Amino acid sequence: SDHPSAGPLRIRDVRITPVAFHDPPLLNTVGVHEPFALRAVVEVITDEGLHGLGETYGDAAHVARLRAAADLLTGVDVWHTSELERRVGAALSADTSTAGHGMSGMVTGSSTVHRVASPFEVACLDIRGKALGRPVSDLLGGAVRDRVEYSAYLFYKWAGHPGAAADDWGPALEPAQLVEQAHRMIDGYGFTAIKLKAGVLPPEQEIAAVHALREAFPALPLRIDPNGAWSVETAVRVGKELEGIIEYLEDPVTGIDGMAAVAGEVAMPLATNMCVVAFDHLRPAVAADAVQVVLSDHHFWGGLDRSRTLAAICDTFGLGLSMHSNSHLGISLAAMTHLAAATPNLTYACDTHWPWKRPDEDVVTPGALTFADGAVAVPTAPGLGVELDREALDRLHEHYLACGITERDDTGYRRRFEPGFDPSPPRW
Ligand code: GKR
Ligand code: MG
Repeated sequence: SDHPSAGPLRIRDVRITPVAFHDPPLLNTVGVHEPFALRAVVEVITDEGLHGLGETYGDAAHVARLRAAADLLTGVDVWHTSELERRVGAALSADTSTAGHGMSGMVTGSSTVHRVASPFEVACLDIRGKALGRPVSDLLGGAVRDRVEYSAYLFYKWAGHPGAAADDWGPALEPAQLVEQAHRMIDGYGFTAIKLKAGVLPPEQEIAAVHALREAFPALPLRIDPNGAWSVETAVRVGKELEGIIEYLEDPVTGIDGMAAVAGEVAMPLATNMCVVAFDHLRPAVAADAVQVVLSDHHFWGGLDRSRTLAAICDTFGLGLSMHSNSHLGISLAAMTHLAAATPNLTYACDTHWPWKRPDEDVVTPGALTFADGAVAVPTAPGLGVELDREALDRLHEHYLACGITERDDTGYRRRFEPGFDPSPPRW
């Protein structure tokens, strides 16, 4: 054809590389982060030699599914997302286990096909953008903002991993230490919103921490997320206590029914990345008015295009939209940034674990993604706008092979030091 990119761009080869990168001992309600976080890097290569990138969870069961799917993708045109999903579905048709979702037991109801298809879809979009010379945001309807705001994501944490020296963040178990953590993050990145991972200490202590943050940062929107650790009664009490102080209350309890019970009693919106994690959860959640803000996450909602469908549904039903994150590397940050830029109704600062990563540990070459005033400038280079650093990929793959972790297990890790630790909700 006369048109250079009019023909099909068929997948010739797919590479899946599990990697591991250092992670501090961040506490959550199911346990504590292990010394390494796992991810998998997906490379898709077309007949023409175009190269696309995706990033996803690195748990062994998930990596096995990625490999099974990859085997069936040869010959698929990178424009044909439906065919890509169909083949992923076919590869997984015999797979009924729910293991390996990379979220340490906190999110189990997401669609396996969507979770597995996501990084391939992102890589295909990267290729499509490169073929056309356009950024991925243009393939998603165009950026409606040229920078995407992220929030300072605070964690209670131990001083260091047991048996190792304190890391340079130090301990955070007291309100004053969280305030110090927030100052450091805000000084470094300029964040203009704050999220506290909660469900770690008794609620009174976490309420005190929110009050301390409010006092130290009077102008910044605050949110708190105990990952379903509370009973309905506790959640209502905390919600009343924090009225006018937090912009939303994230997953105070587990399940749509529990969330609906809390939503009926508290003034602020409830947000979730736990009870609405797949399309078939939307209808019951809307019917019960259980959640007012959905935290999208392209890693389990089936990729960037499907996340835009989610955004449209939220818009239709008057639900707010924010963005969830897990420990991640630069390919994911690029994908999150393009998606958020192209989603008009994403009006909250997105979550990111980015500051918890060592600055020199990534699989993309530095420079394409930088924070200023709490936001990442949307890359304008073709595709995702990030480049694979193959030497770094090899290094992080070596970490993966050496670290001995094949499955995220925050609970098991915590129990090594606290054998009686029981994460079953409600904890309070
Ligand atoms: O990294 O410990 C963590 C978080 O708790 C993460 O696993 C959650 O998925 O950030 C997440 C959330 O908002 O629930
Ligand atoms: Mg959450």
